[in-house]
Amino acid sequence: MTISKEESGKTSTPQDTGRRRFLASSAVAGLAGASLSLGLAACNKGGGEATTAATGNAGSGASGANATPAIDWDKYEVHPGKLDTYYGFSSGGHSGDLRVHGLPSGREIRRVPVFNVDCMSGWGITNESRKIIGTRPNGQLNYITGDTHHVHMSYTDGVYDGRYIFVNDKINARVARVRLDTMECDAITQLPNVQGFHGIFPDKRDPLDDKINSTTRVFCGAEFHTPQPNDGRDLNDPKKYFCLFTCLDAKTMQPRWQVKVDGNMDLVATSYDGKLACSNQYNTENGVHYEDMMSAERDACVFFNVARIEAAVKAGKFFHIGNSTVPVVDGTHEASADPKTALTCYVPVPKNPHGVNISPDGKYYACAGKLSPTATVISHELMLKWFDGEIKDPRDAVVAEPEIGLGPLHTGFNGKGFVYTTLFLDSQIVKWDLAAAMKSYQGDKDAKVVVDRVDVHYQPGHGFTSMGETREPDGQFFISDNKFSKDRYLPVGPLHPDSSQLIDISGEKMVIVGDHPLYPEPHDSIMVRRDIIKTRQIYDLNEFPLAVKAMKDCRVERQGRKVTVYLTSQAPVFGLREWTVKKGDEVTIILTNLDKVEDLTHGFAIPFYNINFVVHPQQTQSVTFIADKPGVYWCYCTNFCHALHLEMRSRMLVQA
Ligand code: RUQ
Ligand code: CUA
Ligand code: CA
Repeated sequence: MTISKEESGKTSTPQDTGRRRFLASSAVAGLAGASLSLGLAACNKGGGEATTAATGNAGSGASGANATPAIDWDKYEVHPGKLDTYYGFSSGGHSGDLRVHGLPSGREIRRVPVFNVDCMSGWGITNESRKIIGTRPNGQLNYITGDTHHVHMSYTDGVYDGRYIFVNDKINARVARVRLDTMECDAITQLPNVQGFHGIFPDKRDPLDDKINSTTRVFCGAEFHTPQPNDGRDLNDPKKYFCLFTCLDAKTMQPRWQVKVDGNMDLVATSYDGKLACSNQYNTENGVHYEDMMSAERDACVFFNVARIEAAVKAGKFFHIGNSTVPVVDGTHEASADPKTALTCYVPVPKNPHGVNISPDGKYYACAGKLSPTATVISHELMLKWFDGEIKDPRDAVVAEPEIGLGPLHTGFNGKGFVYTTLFLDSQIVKWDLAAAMKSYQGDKDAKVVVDRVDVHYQPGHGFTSMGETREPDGQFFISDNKFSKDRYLPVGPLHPDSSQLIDISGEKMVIVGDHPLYPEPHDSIMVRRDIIKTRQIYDLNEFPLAVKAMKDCRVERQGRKVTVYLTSQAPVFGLREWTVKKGDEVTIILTNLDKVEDLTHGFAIPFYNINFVVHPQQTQSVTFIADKPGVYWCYCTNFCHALHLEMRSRMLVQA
C-alpha cells in the first residue's frame, strides 16, 4: 500500500513552508538514518513492499495544499478569571517531577516534586518527604534524581476515579503514588532486580477501595536486561541476562509478583476486564548494542495472563532472585509453549515497536511500529482465544497492520472509530480509521485507512486524546508532546523548551489550536475532565501526630544532645520569637501552620543550614539538622503571606 499525496492532505499553517527541508537535513538524517534504511522492510502481512515513506517522506511538498479552516479561537482561549475544562497531568521526564496543566489554556498550575529535590516545597528536605523518598544509613537520601516517564490515574470500572496518579522513575526503578486530593506524593517503592523501568499501567477495572482488600494492581515493564542477580558475578554471560515484569499492589505499594520474560519491555497497557496486561518489546534480540537491538525484522508485543500468573504464584510455582522475597514465575517462550498453561504470549510485530494502547471499548491494542511504518492491531478477544488454545499462531490475533507513516510511536482513540498516532520521523499526527484498517488487512483494496494528517512541531513522542484511555473518551482533543521545538518559541539559548501542541479533533480535519512550551521534558500525559478531580484546600490538624496544636504549646525540649523545637506559624508570627541551642546539637524543628485560611501557606528557611520548606494551612512538617555553626540565624518566612510577611521571623541562637 502506498500513501498517496491525496491521502496525506494536511492542515497546514503558512509558517510551515520550508519546514520539511529543514527536518530532512537535520532531524531525519541525524536521528533516524539507520532506521530509515533498515526499518522499513517489514510492513505488510507479506512484508517487503516499498512505501512512499521509504522513498521520501509521506507528506513532503504538500504544505499549504489545503487551506486552513477558519478557527474560532475563542473556543480555546480561557479568559482571565475563567477556569479550564480539563486537567492535564504530565510526567516531567528527567526533571523527576509531575506537572499539572489546565487545558485548553496550557497554563501550568502545579508541579508535584516526586523523585527530585524541590526547594519551593522542601521535598527532600523535610523529614516527612525524606521518609517517603527513603534514606541511607548515613542519613543521605537514597536518590536525589529521577526520570518520570509515564503517568496514569487510578481507575474504577474503566474510568478515572480521581484518587491517585502512578508515575515511574526509569533511572532508579521506582514507582511513586501521588494522591490527587492534595497533589502530593505519598509513597515510593523500588522494584527489585529491575533496571530501566519504563512502562507502567494500573488495573482499569477494580476500585481502589480502602474498606475492602483492594485488588488493584500496577503493572511495570523493565526495559534494560541485566544479569540476574546483578551482583557482579556474571557481567558478560548472555544466559544470565533477563528482564522482569512486575505487579505491584496499588494500596500497599509492595511488589506482589514478577514474571521472567524473554526480550525487554517498553510501554505497558492493561485491558478493561482485568484479564490481560501487555508490553511492546523492541529488543527481542537481547542485544547490548543498538545495531543488535534492531537486527531482527520482527520483535513482539508480550501479553500477560494475569489470573494464570496469580494462580501459579498461589500454587508455589515460583523462584526468587538474589535477596528479593518477591515470587518470580517463568514467562519465557519455553515455559509458555503450551497455550493452555502459558502465562505469557509473544505476538510478533514489525521491527522495534514503541507504544501500545488499548481502544476505549476494550477490544483492540494498537502497537506502533517505530522502525516500521505500521501499527499492529491486536484483538483482545483473539488473545484470550489463544490462551484457551482455540487459535494456534499468536499472529492470528492480529486484525490489522496498516501503513500509517514514518516513526509511529504513540496512539490515542476518539471512541468513534478513529485513531491518532504520532509519527516521530514525519513530524505528523496521522488520523486513521480502525474499521477500514481491518478491512484493508482482509484484502479490501478500496478501504481508505488514512483519513487526515497534520504537521506538528516537531518530532512528536507521546500523543493522547482527552479521556482517551478510559471508557469515556470524548473525542475533543489530541495532545502532541513534541521532542523538538526549534523556531517555535522565543529563543532561550541552547536548551529549547519541549512543546505540547493542542489539536482539536472534534471535526473531520485535525486543527492545531495551541502551542504550549514545557520545561524539559514531559514524556507522557493524560487529559482528564475537571469534574473528576476533587482537591482539598486545608489539612486536618489531627492527620499529623506531631502537630503543635496551639501557640501556647510552642517550646524547646532537650534530651542529651537532641533538641526538639515545637513551633507554630500564624500570620505574621512564628510561635517562638527565639530559641537557643548549643553547637553540635541535633535539632528537630516541628512546625504546624495554625492558619485556617485557604491559600495561606507559610515558608520556613534557616540561612546557611540548607533548611527551606513550606507548611500549608493546618499542616505539620519537620526538619532535623546538626547545629554546627555558632551564631545568630534569622529563621524567616519564605512564602508571601501577610502585610507583615517580611517581619515574620524568629531567631535561632547557636551557642559556641
Ligand atoms: S516513551 S516517546 Cu518514555 Cu513514553 Cu514514548
Ligand atoms: Cu508567613 Cu510569609
Ligand atoms: Ca529489535
